[in-house]
Amino acid sequence: METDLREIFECFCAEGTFLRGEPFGSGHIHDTFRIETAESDKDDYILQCLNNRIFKNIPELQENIERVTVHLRKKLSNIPGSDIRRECLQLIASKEGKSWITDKQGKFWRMYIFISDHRSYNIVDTPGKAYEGGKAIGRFQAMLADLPGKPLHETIPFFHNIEKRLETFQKVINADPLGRVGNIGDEISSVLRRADEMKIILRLGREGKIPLRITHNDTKFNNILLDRNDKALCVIDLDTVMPGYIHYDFGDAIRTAANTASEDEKELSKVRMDIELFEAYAGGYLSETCNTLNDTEKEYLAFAPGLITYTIATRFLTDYIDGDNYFKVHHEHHNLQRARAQLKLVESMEDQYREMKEIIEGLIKDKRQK
Ligand code: ADP
Ligand code: GN1
Ligand code: MG
Repeated sequence: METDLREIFECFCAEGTFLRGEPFGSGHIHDTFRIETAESDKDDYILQCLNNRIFKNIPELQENIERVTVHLRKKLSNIPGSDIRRECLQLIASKEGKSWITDKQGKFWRMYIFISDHRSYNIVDTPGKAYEGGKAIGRFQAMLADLPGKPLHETIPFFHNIEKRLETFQKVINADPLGRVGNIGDEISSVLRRADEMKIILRLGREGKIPLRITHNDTKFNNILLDRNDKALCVIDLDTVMPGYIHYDFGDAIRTAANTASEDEKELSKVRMDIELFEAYAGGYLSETCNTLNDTEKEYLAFAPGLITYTIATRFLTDYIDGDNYFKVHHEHHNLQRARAQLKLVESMEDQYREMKEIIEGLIKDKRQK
């Protein structure tokens, strides 16, 4: 059944009149539309049909986002010169006073103000942009450190837990519902032979050496909007904001900000981690967080990009074997292509691990001297 976007839009208390709605962005999870309004002095909107196969409890998900955005707005209102409507996501209430609606087919929808005049990048081509991304995530974590009230809901349990991800990987290999396992032996062994070393962050957490903080957990670079001058503007996609280790945010941002190619690049020789982009992102991130991170957190920052890139490679490969039930795909072997590109990126990170460590140590030393 064709969705009538105008009808959905009119369930929310928006200003302005519906003019048109078009699919927007390149997210892998929800169905996202930009709604243009007829009046030039009124905001446009982002309307999203939420993926409730992945996010099983939409009221809890929305409650998290309401709390996080209220808190961020309060923080921004204390910073002179901040542009609150563009520096923080703004949910639009439904006419029933909730932050989401369900349509006739039982689908869940929510609406945000469209953040005007932003830049969004799937590939980052200058250290300046990477630095700004690092600053945005560092600031985001710092602003949420004193979120009042009960802990946030865990919207996807064990989201970055590599032990659980590897158990699921093994289960789908055993089930092999589409008979795909036979053709991907190299990729599977590439995952399995690294399994042990990847559990270190979880071990450090269990030993109490690194704390759970409020983290974003999906810091892909296109979830960080920049302004027209490529300065940090707004961190979006708040669905997975919940307790986590800072390594997850740092790692996922490097996975995307410092990759010289697309996440799903077919030509593997184009895929590598650019060390200059790494340094720039790390510099931006540490400019906001260096004083709050503990020594163990800092010591393992250079390890994080390899871990998260490996985790996401494992998730793409799991989804491929399972028959593409999780990530949106645009062709038959898309998840395999993504997994291969991510595994290539893991290798490049491994090759440059020593340099990454030295860079982080240097940045921390510089900050101490200032
Ligand atoms: P997904 O979880 O599917 O990635 P996102 O919430 O990240 O969904 O939204 C998908 C895309 O829509 C983003 O990458 C961004 O390009 C765009 N987008 C989302 N929210 C806004 C907003 N408030 N203003 C402008 N663009 C937005
Ligand atoms: C998804 O929602 P989006 O497209 O920003 C995924 C991330 C993956 C990413 C890989 C909730 O992010 O975990 O890293 O794809 N989000 C969820 O591109 O699973
Ligand atoms: Mg997104």
